[in-house]
Amino acid sequence: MPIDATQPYDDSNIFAKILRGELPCNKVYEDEHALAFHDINPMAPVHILVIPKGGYVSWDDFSERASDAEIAGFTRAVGKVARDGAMVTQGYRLLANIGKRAGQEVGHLHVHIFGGQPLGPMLA
Ligand code: D5M
Repeated sequence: MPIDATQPYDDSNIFAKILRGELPCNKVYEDEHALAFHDINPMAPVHILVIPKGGYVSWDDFSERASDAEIAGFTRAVGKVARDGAMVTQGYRLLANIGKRAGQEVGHLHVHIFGGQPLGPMLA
């Protein structure tokens, strides 16, 4: 059931539980501002989620409330995961589903990184 991304952040979501260590994840990378882990339901040979450590629902929420250090740290973490995953030469895709119409299922901002195969045209 997609979430309403205009609602305030609710820390009962799955990714908040992962951040608190209450649920496991298959971790790829972690630093002060970001955590990256393999998607539980991969849609490509490489399908990694990168999340900011702070509680933000959407990109608009993040860009408004996060500090410059958080925004820079999260952005750099996405780039580092792509580089470390050797996706840079072959190409990769970043995607963030925000809100109901985009089908956002988890109310904690996350960027999907897809790679490892030709990815075809953008969304239908
Ligand atoms: O995508 C939410 C994504 O989160 C979806 O691709 C499945 C993934 N997911 C859900 N629960 C987990 C856990 N526990 N570990 C790893 N990945 C998970 P959205 O953009 O919100 O539609």
